[in-house]
Amino acid sequence: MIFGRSERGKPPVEPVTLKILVAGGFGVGKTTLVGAVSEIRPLRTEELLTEAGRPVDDLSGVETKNTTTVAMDFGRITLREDLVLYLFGTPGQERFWFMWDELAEGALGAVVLADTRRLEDCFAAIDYFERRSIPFLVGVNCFEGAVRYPADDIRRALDLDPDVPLLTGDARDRESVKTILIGVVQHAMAQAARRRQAVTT
Ligand SMILES: Nc1nc2c(ncn2[C@@H]2O[C@H](COP(=O)(O)OP(=O)(O)OP(=O)(O)O)[C@@H](O)[C@H]2O)c(=O)[nH]1
Ligand SMILES: [Mg+2]
Repeated sequence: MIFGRSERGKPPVEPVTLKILVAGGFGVGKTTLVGAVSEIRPLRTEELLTEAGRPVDDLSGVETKNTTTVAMDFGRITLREDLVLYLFGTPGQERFWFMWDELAEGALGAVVLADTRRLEDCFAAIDYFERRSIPFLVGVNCFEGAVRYPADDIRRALDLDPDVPLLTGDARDRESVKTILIGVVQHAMAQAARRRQAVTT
């Protein structure tokens, strides 16, 4: 017997799907973050780092890293029954940045992951989203052994606008990543509401 809507009680919920980008410099933990929260097996486009790439690929701090993303990471997480995020991790190396425009198409917002040992690596990602007015927040991925700096010092070093949230977390930890992703959605929604208000007043 086929049950209609009314027999089953609650009507099925069509979830809202949102696209979120995960950006930041080389080796900051973007692929790790997508893998930590994705409820589907994440699509990865990892290639082995080669000897030839050594002069350009700065591995300081992530010496055990032996692959790099060449196109993107893709994952999905259901935040609520009616809210699903599609996560797109960008490639970190400059030579693959030509992919970013396509990946950014239709994105609600972005996480810029940062490693306090190499903060300058995320400047390009911050510039990218600022220039295109894509709402973003900065997620500081705390690697063991990295010095913990006060949030205000990091904000100053990154020259962040006061309304850009800065959250600290661990890209390997599901709950921590979820908090960061919820932060992006809230920030993007708040920004959209402010813009709407600016248009109507
Ligand atoms: N200790 C520690 N290691 C991490 C953390 N996040 C990632 N790693 C490690 O750091 C390395 C880099 O992680 P990836 O997730 O590949 O970084 P990525 O940003 O995707 O790198 P690209 O795509 O090459 O730019 C890997 O060896 C991870 O195991 C973290 O929070 N703490
Ligand atoms: Mg990667």
